[in-house]
Amino acid sequence: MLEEELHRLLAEAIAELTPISGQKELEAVRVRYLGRKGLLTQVLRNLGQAAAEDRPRLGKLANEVKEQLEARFVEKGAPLATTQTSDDPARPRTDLSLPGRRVPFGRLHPVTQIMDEVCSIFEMLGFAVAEGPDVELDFYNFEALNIPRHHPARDMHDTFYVNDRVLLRTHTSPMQIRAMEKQPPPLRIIAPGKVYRCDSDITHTPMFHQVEGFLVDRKVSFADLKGLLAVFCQKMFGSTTSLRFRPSFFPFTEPSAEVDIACVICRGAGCRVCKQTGWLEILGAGLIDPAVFRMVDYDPEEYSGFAFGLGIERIAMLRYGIDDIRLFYENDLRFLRQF
Ligand code: 2U9
Repeated sequence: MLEEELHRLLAEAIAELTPISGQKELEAVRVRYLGRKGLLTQVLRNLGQAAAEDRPRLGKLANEVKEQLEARFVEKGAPLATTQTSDDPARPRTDLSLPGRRVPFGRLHPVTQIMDEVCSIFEMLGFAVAEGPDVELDFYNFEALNIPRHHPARDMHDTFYVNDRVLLRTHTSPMQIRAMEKQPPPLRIIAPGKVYRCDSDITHTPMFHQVEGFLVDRKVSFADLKGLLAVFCQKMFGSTTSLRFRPSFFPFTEPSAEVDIACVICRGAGCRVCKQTGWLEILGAGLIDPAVFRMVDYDPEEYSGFAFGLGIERIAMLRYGIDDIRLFYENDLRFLRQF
């Protein structure tokens, strides 16, 4: 009698399990059969009334039925846990109306942006980009540029020396010497990169960026240099930008000039940024000194050339109205995110 009941209970439970498709429904059936007050418990309550000799066999059968049922529920439940349907309130829900999570984008450092802009203007004008080492020989940084040992111009450079012959380049000019050593004229090259000078205040950092450029060919004149720099300034600061050349001195150029543009803030009227002069100095330039040509075995009687150099941080400061150069290198994201 009890034996029959156990067999029937197992068969009925399996029949009820088979069509179930939701976890909630499955749990209800499990509780009804296997729960503390479930059907199996009720059948087992009658075990005590069975004949003593039948009890071990019936007890064993009851355990087998229980184990089989538990296994069936687990087997049925596993796939349902992954293929949940919407009728289960315990299921973690996806709110499809929520906006997507923002992917944080990085951006180029303002100095890199200005560097790229300057380089692309000169590339458009036919200049090729040269690269070279940051750690240089004294020869390429100074000697070949007409700045011999003990020349007073070395003082202006505040050089970081590695040893007697090796230093951190103080300008990108050594790249141009290396280019001239490698190839004969004509040459039209820009040399962008980091340079190092032992100096730090609101307008100087120990590392900053320069772009230098030079052109060597037959019959190159100061007028060619003026034309090129006018085009550059107008592309960089606007087509109505006026510029002026002031006489200056560099050991590697003769004649030399410093180039100013009309103040980008007050357009020449005079303000705090241009110190009431109406002008902002933005680069230095000149015709390459014949002594430099002789160092690389170019004939100064046959060839002439011009060179120019500008500091990228200074251009970025003027472009964005920044008055302390050190802000570029403090890595404060609130500052950097503005560009
Ligand atoms: C060779 C010959 C000549 C490069 C030049 C300057 C003038 C100049 C400054 C601008 C701001 C340095 O960063 S700064 O402080 N540079 O004024 N640079 S002419 O002349 C050269 C370069 C290479 C072979």
